[in-house]
Amino acid sequence: MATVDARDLRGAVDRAMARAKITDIHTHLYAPCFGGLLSWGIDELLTYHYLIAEFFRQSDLPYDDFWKLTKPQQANAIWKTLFIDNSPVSEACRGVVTVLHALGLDVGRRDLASYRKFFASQTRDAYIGLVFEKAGIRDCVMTNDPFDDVERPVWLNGYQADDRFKAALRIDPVLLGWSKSWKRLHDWGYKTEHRLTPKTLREMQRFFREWATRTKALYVGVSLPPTFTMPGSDPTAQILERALLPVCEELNLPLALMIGVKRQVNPQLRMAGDGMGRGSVEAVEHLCAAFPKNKFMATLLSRENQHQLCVAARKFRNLLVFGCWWFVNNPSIIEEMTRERLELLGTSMIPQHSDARVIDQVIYKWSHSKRIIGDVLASKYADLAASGWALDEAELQRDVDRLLGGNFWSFLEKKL
Ligand code: RAT
Ligand code: ZN
Repeated sequence: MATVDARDLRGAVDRAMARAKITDIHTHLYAPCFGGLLSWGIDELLTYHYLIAEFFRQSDLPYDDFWKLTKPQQANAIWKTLFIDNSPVSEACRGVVTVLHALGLDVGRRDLASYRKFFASQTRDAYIGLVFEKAGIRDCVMTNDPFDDVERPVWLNGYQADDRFKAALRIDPVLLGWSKSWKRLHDWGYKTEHRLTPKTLREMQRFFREWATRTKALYVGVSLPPTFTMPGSDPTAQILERALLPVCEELNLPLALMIGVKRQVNPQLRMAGDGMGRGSVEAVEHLCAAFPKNKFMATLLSRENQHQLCVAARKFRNLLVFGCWWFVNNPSIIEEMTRERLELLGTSMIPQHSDARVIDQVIYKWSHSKRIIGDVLASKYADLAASGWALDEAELQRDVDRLLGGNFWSFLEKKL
């Protein structure tokens, strides 16, 4: 037994984290076979929708004028406004600086042209390897949407598996927009109609089953508004209960509930225009209790929901809490949430995912989060040490490995 030196807990946690192979369980990244869907490079980093929202706070440029610009022109405007005319202290801006610095670029020079030159000299496939290595991630989970007209044909013809990119089946249009999506399923050969007849529900199930199998999805995911409630007689609740959950159970697939997004609070901002609200943890509790043979993962967008969600997870072993999602993916809140989760759930949770849309972002999302998770974990071990608990190195590595990937994989294996 190699006891961890109580005076060097923080260093020991860092070393364990550096050895861990991270699985990033929710991203918007794509395997190379999806071509242009996989975004990378400085112009994509600068035009990330988190930064577009911040740009409009500091610039008077009319919305339409911005949207008329080409992507490099948009990137120029954002660079000037958020990095030159103001200091990039927000988390999303700081992320760009972290990425450039980690790639060995001189951020002191504030020289966008030279950063562009660096990215132009990279080949995409080698760059993916470099980025994964720098972020310390082994693999990531994509967000795969059969309703996406660019993505769907790749799955039907031309998909090439890449072990670093796993699939998750995203089904928002079915759960949240059935009045339109039933027609699309119909066009694709499913005998659906608008009314939720037994035949329609069966055909919907065939759709879920076929796509989960085709994509080898690790889980099914949906992002839901703050008003999402269960049980209910609305189409979302009915489809969930009567079509989706039976298929998830049959295939032993968790359903990942991402709750709290208010779509298009400001449509002028386009993709950057979504807001948030407090969701109903009672809905999650209802699902876990009423469907004990189903597995649920949950992440909520509102800080105010986090404590209640942890308590719900204490009550249901078919619930796995994950990540600090989108508007709570900020250092101060990550710290609070990680502490709260460790205190209420021990290591039986997934502290973070990146939600990266541009592959380079995994570098900053993980380095920023690992530092915070490391601080919190080390302080918990220090509390234990103060009570006489000598920690073994292998135990520390086990804990870190579980938090950064293992818990996800064992939840997938779990049979209820
Ligand atoms: O974090 C984001 O980039 C959001 O735009 C959403 O994609 C969110 O994460 C989601 O998956 O719905
Ligand atoms: Zn996302």
